[in-house]
Amino acid sequence: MGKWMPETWRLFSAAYGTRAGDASWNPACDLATPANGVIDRDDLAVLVGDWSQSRPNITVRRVEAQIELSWPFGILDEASDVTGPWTPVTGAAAPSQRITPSERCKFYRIR
Ligand SMILES: [Ca+2]
Repeated sequence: MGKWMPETWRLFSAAYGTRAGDASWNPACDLATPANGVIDRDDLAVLVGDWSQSRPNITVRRVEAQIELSWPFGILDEASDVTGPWTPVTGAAAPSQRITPSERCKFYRIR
């Protein structure tokens, strides 16, 4: 449960509403403090809070004349200025996208 990836959400949704001893029980999902042996909306609130604080990293590498951006999930935005305006990169989808540089400077973000 340490990384807030799509797998985390799948595990959490499978465990939601269970109690310790149930077939789908997963103690790693009992997130609210103190742990109470039930996966409920208090645990969901902790998961959502942690997830909203997390930011996926973008990995950048050069592939011949192109730049390859890699990220685990989310929508890739681009802008010519760090203050925006930001627009989605057409056709881009996780986990990677190759970009042919066309400007002196370009900014990317994941949302
Ligand atoms: Ca709980």
